[in-house]
Amino acid sequence: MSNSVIIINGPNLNMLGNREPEVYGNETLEDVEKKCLAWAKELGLEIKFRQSNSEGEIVGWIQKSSSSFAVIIINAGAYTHTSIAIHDALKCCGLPVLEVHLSNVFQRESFRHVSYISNLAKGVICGFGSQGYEFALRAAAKLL
Ligand code: DHK
Repeated sequence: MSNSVIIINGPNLNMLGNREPEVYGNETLEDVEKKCLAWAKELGLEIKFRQSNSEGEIVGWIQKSSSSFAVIIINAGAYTHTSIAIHDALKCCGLPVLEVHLSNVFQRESFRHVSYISNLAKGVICGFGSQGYEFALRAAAKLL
């Protein structure tokens, strides 16, 4: 548990590979998961890699996370910009939170410049594609 990290992906990230490849790249979410498993192995971390299109399911995973994980890495997709429920769950869970986005949200529409997660997060990584997950896992390993 002390080396366990949950990686939570939000809505539409299951569409990676097909979805706006000029923004999100050509890799599928399964490709990203495989890379995360390899990075985690190298860093001596255990990971659970999750995706949901449902805000409630994500809130449920966050609520249960403190009993099994030491760090949360989250790309909440569009819920980043809208979800007070995810914000509240992250605030309550007491674990360090690392926020990741594949794209550089600050180069995009202004509604993506607002995050309900950043003010709770230990750090925010955006604009590096799937490598952002590597940076977050390296940050998690340092924290543990
Ligand atoms: C993913 C999404 O689905 C968007 O809604 C966010 C984020 C950005 C990403 O870059 O990974 O605005």
